[in-house]
Parts: sequence; C-alpha cells; structure tokens
Amino acid sequence: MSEPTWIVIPTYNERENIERLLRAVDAQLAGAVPGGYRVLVVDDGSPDGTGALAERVAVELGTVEVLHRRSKDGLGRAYVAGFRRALDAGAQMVVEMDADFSHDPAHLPRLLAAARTADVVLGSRYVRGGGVENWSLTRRLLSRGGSLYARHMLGVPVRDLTGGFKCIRRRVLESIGLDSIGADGYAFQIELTALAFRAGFTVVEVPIVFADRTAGTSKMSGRIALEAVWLVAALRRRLPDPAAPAPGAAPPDAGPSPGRPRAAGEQPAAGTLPDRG
Ligand SMILES: Nc1nc2c(ncn2[C@@H]2O[C@H](COP(=O)(O)OP(=O)(O)OP(=O)(O)O)[C@@H](O)[C@H]2O)c(=O)[nH]1
Ligand SMILES: [Mg+2]
Repeated sequence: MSEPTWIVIPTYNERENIERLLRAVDAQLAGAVPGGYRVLVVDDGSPDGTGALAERVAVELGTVEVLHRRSKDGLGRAYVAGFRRALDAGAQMVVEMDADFSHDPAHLPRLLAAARTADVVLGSRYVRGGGVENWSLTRRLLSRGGSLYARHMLGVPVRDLTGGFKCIRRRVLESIGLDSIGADGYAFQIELTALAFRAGFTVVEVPIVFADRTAGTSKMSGRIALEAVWLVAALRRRLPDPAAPAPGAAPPDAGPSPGRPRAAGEQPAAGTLPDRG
C-alpha cells in the first residue's frame, strides 16, 4: 500500500532551495508520520535545473519523487497535477507547501497533528501566534487586505485565505473535484479553502510564522494578485449556497463529525489551535 501522507511542493527555478528543503522536510518527518510519507516535487521544466537536482536528491533520500511538467503553467495547475498523482497513489492526506522556506518545515508536525481532527488545516499568519517576517508594509497590507476582502466577499470565517501551507484530507479533494478548481496563484488557495468550507468540511487555522524568501526569486506578480480580485468576485457567484446540502458531507444524523454540513447559526467551521511549537 502507498504512504498515506503526501507533501506536494511546486517548483519553478528553485535550484538554490530545493535540495536543502527536501532534506529539511525529510528530517522533520522521518519516523514521525504513521504509515510513512512521500514528498512530491512538481516541477514545471525549470530552466535552472531544479527538476534534475530534485531527482538526484530523490535517489538518495528514497522518500521523494518528481513530477516533471513541460513548461511553466502556473501554481494552481501544478498543484492540481500533484494532487492527482497523490490521490492516484492512495494518499489520505495531502500537504501543500512552497519550496522557498517561507513555509518552515519545522511547522509540519504541528500541522499534521491538527489534521488528525480536521479536514483542512491552514498554516495561518493572521491568528494569534502567527505572523510574517521581513515583509514591507505594502506587502503586509496587500496580503492582509486580500484575505479580508476574500473573507467578506465569500463569507468564509478564515483569517488567512491566501496562504499555501496546508493539509487537506483526501475526502475533501474528492468531494470538491479537482476539475472544479480554475484559479491560479493566490486565488487558487482562496478557492480551495472556500470550496472545502462551503462543502461542509472542518477548517482549522494553526499559527505559522512566514519568512520572506532569502534565495531564488519570486514568481508572484501584480497580474496574479489582480487575478485574485476578480476571481473572488466570480467565485462568490459560483459557490454553493451555505444552507444547501453539501455533496461531500455525511448524512445529517451522522453527528458532529467532520464533513457534516452546518446549518445557519451553528458554530463556524473555522477554528484556531493554540501555538504549541
Ligand atoms: N510548478 C510550478 N511551481 C510554481 C509556479 N509558480 C510558482 N511556483 C512555485 O510555487 C511556490 C510559491 O511561489 P513564490 O514565487 O514563492 O510565491 P510567493 O511565496 O507568493 O512569493 P514570494 O514571497 O515573493 O516568494 C514556489 O515554490 C515556486 O517555485 C509554476 O508556474 N509552476
Ligand atoms: Mg514564496
């Protein structure tokens, strides 16, 4: 049987980070994940040779595989391809994280621990104990403003909607359907969480400190940030009605288990776990 936990890491020109990152992830997870884990690098034909370097590290570590895609096709599509591969291989829990150390591998055990009792766990900068390091005021305002905008537009009670460090259960990905996710960049993260929440799954935020990348260059752009603004507006029209039965949810008499749809007035699905690490 395949490993139940898969870590999916999209890369484009991350040569300066990928080897160190794969070793750091391995060091955090070795022996700590029941049933074992697999790390999947999804590389979009990085011209700097990230894919080939990841292959070399994979041979040495034995826990890593690399999915090579022909050319740069955006973060959202890279994630969807990675999720597909993980689900096909039997993954029960999929974790997504960036390759540039903004998502500290040391947070992985805490996120995975929270995922034992939640369907979606978000590494969150905007709950108590979380934060960002070395960001300009403009970047802080953009990120905070983006999450607030999406939260209010979509009615999803989550503080950090644009972050990309999260654990998602298999049943969530199966229920929302990977084909239904159309967005890229920040909007991809918003869409995934909003669809999961509206389908009735439990979403929990765990504080993380997000460090600015120190090696390699950013692939985010003003275009991707702007895309998020109009995609959130489009998503608002497309999201299922919160009162309607959720397709992935258990029957209403199944008790307060994850996946149960919530009626109006019930506890919000999103909660915060205290920072223990
Ligand atoms: N496969 C693939 N990976 C991508 C693509 N665009 C970005 N990535 C990866 O996705 C992750 C997040 O991209 P970043 O450029 O770090 O975006 P960001 O964290 O919002 O921006 P910075 O804080 O400036 O680094 C990194 O691991 C990138 O290498 C893409 O088109 N394809
Ligand atoms: Mg980054």
